[in-house]
Amino acid sequence: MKLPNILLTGTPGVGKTTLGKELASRSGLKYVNVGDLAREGQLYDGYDEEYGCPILDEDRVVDELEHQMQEGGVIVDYHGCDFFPERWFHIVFVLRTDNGILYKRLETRGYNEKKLQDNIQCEIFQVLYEEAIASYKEEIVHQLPSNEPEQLEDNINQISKWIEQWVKDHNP
Ligand code: DAT
Repeated sequence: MKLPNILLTGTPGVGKTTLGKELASRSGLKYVNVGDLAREGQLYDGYDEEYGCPILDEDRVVDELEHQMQEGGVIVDYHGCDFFPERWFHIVFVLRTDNGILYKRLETRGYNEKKLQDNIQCEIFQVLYEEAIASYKEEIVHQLPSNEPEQLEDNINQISKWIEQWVKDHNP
């Protein structure tokens, strides 16, 4: 059976992991968190002194995922999207959260002031949305509000319906 690949992107804290895991458990698709994958496989290429974090080795991440992406049925979660092959994804969702709400979520994570400000700016200047529309066909990129639990539920329902329809259309 053919299954679609879905990309969930957006600023850290907007709710990609929450949505991705719930969606996977309801749809049977596989959830892949690129941050976790990189940590487990040490897919890094150096260290960023300014941000105090390892630098992702994008080529190795792509190599690592290529086989399962070709098989289909994968939900990918990452706060970046310009290095994935365009052909991988059938639909792209950019989650969006209001600044005040995002600030509180990141504060709870214990981010320092610089990291907090950088991420809030990233959301204000819609960096991930711009990156998504520059990397994929605009008609497959959708923004989803992710401020409250009701919106999470709406997003799950909406994407589940989309998956169902896609499966029907591609498995005659
Ligand atoms: P991300 O994976 O984008 O970094 P997350 O899934 O870890 O984000 O979510 C960050 C926090 O926000 C977490 O405590 C769950 C909460 N959250 C996510 N989506 C939400 C929503 N729609 N309404 C309320 N809280 C939400």
